Amino acid sequence: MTKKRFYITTPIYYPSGNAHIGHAYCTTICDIFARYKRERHFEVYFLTGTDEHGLKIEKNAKAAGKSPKEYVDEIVAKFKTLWDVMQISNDDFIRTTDERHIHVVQSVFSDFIKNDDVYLGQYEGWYCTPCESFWTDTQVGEEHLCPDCGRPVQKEMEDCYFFKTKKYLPELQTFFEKEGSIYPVSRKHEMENNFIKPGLEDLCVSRTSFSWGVPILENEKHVAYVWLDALFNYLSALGYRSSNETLYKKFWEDEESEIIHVIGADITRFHTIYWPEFLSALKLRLPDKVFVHGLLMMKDGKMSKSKGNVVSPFPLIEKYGVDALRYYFAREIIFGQDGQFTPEQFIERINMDLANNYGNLVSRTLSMIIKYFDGIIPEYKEGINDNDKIIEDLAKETKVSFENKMDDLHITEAYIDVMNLLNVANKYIEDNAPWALAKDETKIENLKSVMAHLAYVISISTAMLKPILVTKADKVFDYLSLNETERDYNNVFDTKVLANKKVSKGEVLFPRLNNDDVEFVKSLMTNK
Ligand code: ME8
Repeated sequence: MTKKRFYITTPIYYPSGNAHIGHAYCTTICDIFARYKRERHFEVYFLTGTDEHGLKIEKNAKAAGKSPKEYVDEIVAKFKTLWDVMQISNDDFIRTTDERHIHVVQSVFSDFIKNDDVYLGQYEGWYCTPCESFWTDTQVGEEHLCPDCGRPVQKEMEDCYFFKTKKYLPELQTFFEKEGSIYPVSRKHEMENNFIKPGLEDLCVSRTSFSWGVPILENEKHVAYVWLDALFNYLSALGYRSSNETLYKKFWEDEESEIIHVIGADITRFHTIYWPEFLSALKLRLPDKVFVHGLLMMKDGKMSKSKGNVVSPFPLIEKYGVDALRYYFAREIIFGQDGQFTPEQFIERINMDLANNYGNLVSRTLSMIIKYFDGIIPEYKEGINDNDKIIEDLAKETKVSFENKMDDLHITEAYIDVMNLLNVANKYIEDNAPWALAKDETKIENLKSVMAHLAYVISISTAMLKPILVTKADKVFDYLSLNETERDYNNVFDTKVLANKKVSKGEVLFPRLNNDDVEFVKSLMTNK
C-alpha cells in the first residue's frame, strides 16, 4: 500500500576525495525518485550529506597539511557544487560535523551505556581504513585483505566499547523477514549467509587510537566509531532529539511515511544489520526499505577514489548537459545491478534514446504540425482509426506500468517502457506516412488524428521523463504551449489538454554525437 509521505535518503559521502560519477549515480537515482514522487503530489523529504569523521579523513587531512575540518570543508563545498550542477533537489544536506548531528550521536551513545547495550573491552583484530571496517582473522584470510574492497588491512589493538549485537537479533530477524525490507533479495541472502548465520560478533563502536570523531561524553578517551556516527545522520537531519522534532515525527515516527534508504552494495552490512540493531536498541521504528544498487565498474574493477580510476561528472555535464548524464544513469545501469562505464556505451545510449528516439520524435512531429496545420494541434479522438489504436492502448498501458515500476524503484525498467512507447510512435509515423496523407484531401481526418496522437505521446512521455530531464522536459512543454497546470502530472494525461494548442519548433533537443565524442569521453578516463 502506498503511503502518504516519503523519506528518501542517499548515503552520506566521505569527503576524502572529489566526487566521481559513482557518487553522482546514487544521488541522481534518488533525485529521480524524489522528483517522481513530488510530481505525483506526495510529500517528500530527500536527504543527502557528508560523513566527515574517521581515521581515513584524519590521515588524508594530515597528508594534505590541513586540519581535518579545513580539509573536509573544501571537499564538501565541491560536493555541494556538484549537486547544484546536477540539479539534485535534496531538502537538506547533513554534515556529521554539524552540531545538530554531534549532539544526537552523543545522546544515543549515552543511552547505549545506560541501557547496557554496550560494554568496555579491548579490540584486537583487523581494520580496513578505506572502508572503515573491522574484520576477523578468518574474514581477512592469510593474505590479510579486506573482504569488501580487497585492500590490505591493518592489525589494531585498542580499548573500545562493544555493542551487544545478539541482544537485538529477534528484531533483526523480524526486519529480514518483512517482505521488501531489503531489495534485491539476493543482498538479503548474502547478509544472512555471510554474517547472520555464522553468528554475529559484537561490534566495536568506539575508537581510542585517534581523535577525529564525536567524543563520547562519559569517556572522553573514546570517539564514536564512524559508522555508528554516520548512520545516525538519517535521524539527526530530521531534528531527532532536538528542540524541534516536527520533521522527525512526520517523516520517521508516523507510519504514513515510507522510509527508504538507497545505498551501494558495498555498504549493505551497515544498513541492514547494524542500523536496524541500533534503532531497535532505541526502540525506534526501522526503515521500510533498504534498496541496494550496484556499482559503477571500470575495466579494472569498481570505480573508486583510492583506485584512482574515476571519471569526474563535471566535464561530462559541461559537454553533454545534465539531462544526458542523468538519463544515462537511469537507463544504462540497471538499477540494482552493477554496470560498466564505457565511453562507447555512454555516447551510444544518448544517441539511441535521447537523440534518435525522443528528440527525433519531438522534432519530426512539431515540424509536421507546423507544416500541415499552421502549428495548431488537432483534437485527439479515440477509436476513429484502427491504426491509431496501437498508440491509444500503449499510452494507457505505459502510464500504468511506468507508475508501478517507479513505485517499486524499478527505475530502469520504468524508462525502458517509456522508450518503447516513443519507439512505437516513431514507427507509427513510418506506417502512417503523414506526408502521403497530406497529399490526399480525403485523408485529412486521418492526418489530424496521427498528429494528435503523436503530440499526445510526446506530451505524456515528457511528463514521465521529467524527473530525469530537468532542463529539457519543460522546454518541450513550452513548445507544446502547455501552462503550469496543464503540464502537471495529474493533468497531462488528459487527452483534451493539447487540443488547439499552438506549437513552436524549438531547438534540437539532443544533437547526435559521434566518434569524436567517444574520444572525448575516453580522454576523461584516468585508466583508459
Ligand atoms: O560509504 N558506483 O561513503 P563513500 C556506484 N560514508 N556507487 C558508488 C561507487 C561506484 N563506483 N563508489 C561509491 C560511504 N559508491 C559512507 C556512507 S551512509 C550512513 C555512510 C557509493 O563516499 C557507495 O556504494 O565511500 C556508497 O553507497 C556511496 O557511494 C558513498 O560512498
